[in-house]
Amino acid sequence: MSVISDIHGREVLDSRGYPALEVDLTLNNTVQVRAAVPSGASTGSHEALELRDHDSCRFKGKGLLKALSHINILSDELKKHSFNNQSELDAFLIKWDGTQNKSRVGANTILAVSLAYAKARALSGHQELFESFGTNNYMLPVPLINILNGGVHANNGLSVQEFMIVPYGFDSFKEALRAASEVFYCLKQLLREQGFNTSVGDEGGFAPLLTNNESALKLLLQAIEEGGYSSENQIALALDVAASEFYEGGKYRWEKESIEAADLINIYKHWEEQYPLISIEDGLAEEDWAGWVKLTKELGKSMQLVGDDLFVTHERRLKKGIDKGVANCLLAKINQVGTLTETHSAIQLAYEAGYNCCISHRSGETEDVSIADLAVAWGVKQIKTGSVCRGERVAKYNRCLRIEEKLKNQVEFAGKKAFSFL
Ligand code: 2PG
Ligand code: MG
Repeated sequence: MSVISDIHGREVLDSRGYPALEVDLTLNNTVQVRAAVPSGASTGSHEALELRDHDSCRFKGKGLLKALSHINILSDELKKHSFNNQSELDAFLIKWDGTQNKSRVGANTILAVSLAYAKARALSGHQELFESFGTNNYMLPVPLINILNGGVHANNGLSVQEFMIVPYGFDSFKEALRAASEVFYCLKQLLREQGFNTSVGDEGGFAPLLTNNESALKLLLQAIEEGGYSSENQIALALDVAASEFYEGGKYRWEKESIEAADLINIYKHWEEQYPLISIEDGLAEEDWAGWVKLTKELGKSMQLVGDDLFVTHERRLKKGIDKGVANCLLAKINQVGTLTETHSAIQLAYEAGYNCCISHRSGETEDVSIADLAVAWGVKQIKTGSVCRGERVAKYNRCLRIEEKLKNQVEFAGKKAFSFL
C-alpha cells in the first residue's frame, strides 16, 4: 500500500519554449520524484485533451495554470487514499476526470501524476523505472531516428514530416546508435556540399529546403552508403508522413497538387521499390478508413504501416483498425491517452492482434526520459525519439545506452526481430 503524500506542480519549458507540466511527487512521506509531460504539434484529433489556459496574455494561450490548479486539488484528494499498484491509481485518475477524453482535467494533468507515481514506486522499491513493472520480457528497442524534418516540424515545404533511418542490423543498441550518428554526420556533409542549410527542425533532424520529398529519400540513402553501412541488411528507412496534416476535402495536398489516396499509395509503392523503405507512419489521414484498407491490402505484407493519428494510443480506435484490417503497427504515446495503464493495454492489444508496436516521444519534449524505460520494460521492440541531435532527443537514446550497459548480457537488442518481414 502506498500513499501519495504530496504533489507539487509547475510550468517548465519544453523543447519549443512552450510551457510543459512538471510535478514533484512525494510517496509515503519518504521518496520524492519528478515527472514531466511532452506535447505534440501534429496531434491526432482523437487524442485525449491537453489542457491549456487559452489566455492569450500568457505564453500565447499555452499556459498551464488550470492544469496546476487541478494538480493542487488532486494533491489534497490523493492524501485520503492509498493504492496497491499503478492500475489502481490510474483507475482512480480516470474516474476522477470522469470524461471520455480526459477533457475535464486534461490528459497532461493525469499523465504527470500517473508517470510520477510509477517513478516513485520504483524508487521506493530501490529499483530503476524499467525494473519496477515486474515484467521479464526486457528488450532493447530499435531506434527510428528522424534525421530529416519536414511537415509542421520544419518550415521547408516538405509534406512528409519525418524521414528516419532504422539501424536494425547490429548486435547492440550501442552499435546501432553509433551507426546512426555517423550517418547523421554524413548527411550534414552532403547537405553542405550541395549548398543546403544544415540548421535543424523541432526534432533535431536537418530541415533543408529540398524541391520534393523523394530527394530527401535519395539523400538519406546516400548518407547511409557514405557512412560505410549497408542499406540491404543494416540500416533501412522509415517515414512519418503525418498525412492528416495535408488532407483536405477527401484529397491530399502533395507537392503543389491535390491527389487521391490511391495516388499516394502508388507513390509509396514506387518508393518501396526504389529505396530500403520498411515503415510508413500515418501514410493516410486519420479519417480516411477506406484509403487505409486499400493501403494495408497493397503494402501491409511487405512493409510496416504505423497508426499514430489513426489510433491515438486508444484501444477503441485500435480495435476498429484491427477489425477493419487496417495498418499493422501501433505508435504508442503516453500523453495521447493519459495513463501508463491505458498505454500498456493498447500495446498489449496490438501485440495480441499480431501488430507491431513503436513507443514514441512528442515533438515538444522535456528532459524526462521515461519512455526509454517503458519501451524496455514492456518489451516494445521499436522506439522513435527524434534525431541524434538536441538534448531532449538524445537523452532518451542515452537512457537506452545506460540500460543496455546495466543489463549487460541479460537483454537482447531487438534488431531484425522488430520487423516481422525482414
Ligand atoms: C508524430 C510526433 C512525434 P507530434 O507525429 O509522430 O514525432 O509528432 O508530437 O508533433 O505529434
Ligand atoms: Mg506521427
